[in-house]
Amino acid sequence: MNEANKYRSGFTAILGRPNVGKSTLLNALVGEKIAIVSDKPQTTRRRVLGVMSMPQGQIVFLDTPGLTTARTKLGEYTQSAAYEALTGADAIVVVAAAGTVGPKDRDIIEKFSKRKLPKILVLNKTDVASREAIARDLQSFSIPPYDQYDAILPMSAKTGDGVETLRSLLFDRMPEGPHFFPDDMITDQPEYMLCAEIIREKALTHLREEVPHGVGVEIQRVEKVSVSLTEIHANIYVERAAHKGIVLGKQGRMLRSIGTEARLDIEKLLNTHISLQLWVKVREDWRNRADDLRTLGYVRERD
Ligand SMILES: Nc1nc2c(ncn2[C@@H]2O[C@H](COP(=O)(O)OP(=O)(O)OP(=O)(O)O)[C@@H](O)[C@H]2O)c(=O)[nH]1
Ligand SMILES: [Mg+2]
Repeated sequence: MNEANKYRSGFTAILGRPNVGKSTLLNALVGEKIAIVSDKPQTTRRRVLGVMSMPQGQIVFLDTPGLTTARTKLGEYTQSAAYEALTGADAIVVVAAAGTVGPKDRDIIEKFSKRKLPKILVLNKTDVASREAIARDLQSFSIPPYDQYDAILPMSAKTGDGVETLRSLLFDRMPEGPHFFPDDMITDQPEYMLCAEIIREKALTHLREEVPHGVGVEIQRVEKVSVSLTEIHANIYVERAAHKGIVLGKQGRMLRSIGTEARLDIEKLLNTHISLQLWVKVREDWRNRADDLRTLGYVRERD
């Protein structure tokens, strides 16, 4: 085999502040929705693996929780999950939102600029940034201490503009390597976890202020009632008694909206009719309680 025909593969971590569009980018790169997305910061709570397979090779992407200061035990878990994705990474993609790059983004961009591995700086959300703002960002990141990136790529994960360029920039930087995953595998998340995440996404979309941050979803039971119907029972945890009423809404309307939207997505995912039974439960301050974090699956792999 000559150099050009070698099978290339490697891991690429996607990092950046909350809400810059990392999960949207992961979904765009692998071409399927495997990571939930919302307009609330700190949507992603664990690393989400997504595989892009081609005949010539494979890139395994690791989407990560937005980098921020941990304020709860859950926060400590999410931040360590983000940094752990760097272990063994063959390349990194650092994401910021074009035109709204703040000091905390700059710190992250500078910090990763020093890493000795292939790295791309993505200026995302160009569909909502002015040309002038994008030009200013490009200028400011092409000088020290930010200028160690292999490329700075303005793009839009939402419209798909620039996604192909990013794929090929990364693929060119992957080492020769093995077939890590079967070609038809796009994520390592089990179905129950995807279902829990879909329910959490709908809750995040509908809820406001501090309520969404205190929502956790546990799938209790999945039962195949017939060939065409599966019943799923899930608990939605909230961290304060006052939040339970908010999640239920007037005459249960909020919970019904969350449930209907989640059911439609889960039906598409599992390709069957779903009966979704949601229960709202209060677990005081669960984001600081080790046993609750374990119940909801927020545990380090080595713990
Ligand atoms: N206009 C525009 N919006 C985008 C783009 N990419 C993502 N968004 C929106 O930005 C918000 C955050 O997107 P996410 O993908 O959840 O961001 P994230 O970086 O994964 O956030 P965390 O998981 O909280 O760290 C959502 O409302 C997305 O629809 C983009 O290219 N253009
Ligand atoms: Mg995310």
